[in-house]
Amino acid sequence: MTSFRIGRRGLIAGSAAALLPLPASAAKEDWRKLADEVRESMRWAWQNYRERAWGKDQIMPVSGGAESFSIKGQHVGLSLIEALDTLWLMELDAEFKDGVDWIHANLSFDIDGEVSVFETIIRLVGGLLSAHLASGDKLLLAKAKDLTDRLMPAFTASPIGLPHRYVNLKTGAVRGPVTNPAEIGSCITEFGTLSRLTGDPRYFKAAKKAMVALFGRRSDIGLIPDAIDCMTGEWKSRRATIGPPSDSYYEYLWDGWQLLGDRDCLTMYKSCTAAILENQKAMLNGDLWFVDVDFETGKRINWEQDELSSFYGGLLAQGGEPVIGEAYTRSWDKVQAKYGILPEGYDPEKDAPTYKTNALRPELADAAFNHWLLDGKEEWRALVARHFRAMQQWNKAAYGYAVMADVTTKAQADHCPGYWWSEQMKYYWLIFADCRRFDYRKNYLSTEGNVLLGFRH
Ligand code: IFL
Repeated sequence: MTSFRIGRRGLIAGSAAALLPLPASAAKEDWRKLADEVRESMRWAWQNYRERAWGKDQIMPVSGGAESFSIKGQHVGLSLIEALDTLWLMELDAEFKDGVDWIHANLSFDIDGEVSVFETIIRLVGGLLSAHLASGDKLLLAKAKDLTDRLMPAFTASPIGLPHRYVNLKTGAVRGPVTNPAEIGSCITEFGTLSRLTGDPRYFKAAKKAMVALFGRRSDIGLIPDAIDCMTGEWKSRRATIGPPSDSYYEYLWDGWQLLGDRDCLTMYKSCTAAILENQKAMLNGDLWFVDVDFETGKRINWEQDELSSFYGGLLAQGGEPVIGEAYTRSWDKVQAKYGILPEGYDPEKDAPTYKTNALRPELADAAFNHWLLDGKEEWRALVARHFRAMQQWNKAAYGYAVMADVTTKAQADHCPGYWWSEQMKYYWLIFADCRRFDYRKNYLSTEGNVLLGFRH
């Protein structure tokens, strides 16, 4: 594997780290063996999905049942679509073909039902596009375009270009004008890719217009709160956060620059990041955190941290702040060490979980993967190995991998989110294996882990 890489979002980092001695534990690790274990876990989970929930949105890993995601009782093969590029990278080619065949035979978005615009873009549009880029299969691109066309009314219904949260796939009726930064601004890479592949600029333009409209409303200190009316542009909250429901807005500002070379995105990313570092970075007992603050005064609201925010260390490193980014990722690694597996929420001031559940989330592995792409340090592979082993120990159920009802008791719940197939399994594989089908120098993975640049054929 190369020791000089261009990271997920394109920053160049010399890998002097590759010359440093490995920590004792990392030096002993057999990464290829661990990669094989990841691939075998994916194959096993897929087999269970194939046998018990084929074409359904999500397998229920404890009971072996199935559940729909967006539209009650209606399935569009969500987990299958999310899994495809991971299967392809792992060279699980029979499984990949089986999934694509299912799409050819069954997938239709002509459904009279309402979906989340954001979730549909990052999971389904992104999943279909990455599978198309992996395989060249034209129907996958046609399905991505058909689905996006059904989502477009959410963008065009607003006079200022901010999308509604929900749209009916058949009628185009929209709902949910009060929305948030992540749901407004996490589509420029999927839509930019679709515009590039179809030659139709409408998708990219809609995505960018929404990002710019939100940015233009930031406060005098440069912060953006986490709720806004998409029809009027009126703020509906005062809380600025790097966590949900704002998180991937900041990620996609950087991504718009990295994948598409959009300079406005870079300018907006730099401006938002400077404001966040100035107003939200906080030290407590030697650990670095980002706190929620009032968007106009910068006054801290509380110390509560959301697990979803742990992606941010990797993003900061990619955007040129590796020292702060690494410190933040290490703060989260300590929480992982404390509970064995990350709780959904944690309060560093009280040193206690604020939510004891664990939604089988990928963010800490995502951050470490991005650090590693940039600097090649074994520290990050070791962190991801701990994340993977914790999942094997606590989340493995009879028919797949399950979320946890309580990280302190390690009780499981009967649910496996679609992103599990697209995200951590891919990060584990790419960081442990020397993947022949992935370009470690030049690549882009979306917020859902979908590869939109970097396949090697
Ligand atoms: O859908 C996933 C994606 O990473 C995201 N938000 C949350 C999910 C994973 O926790 O952007």
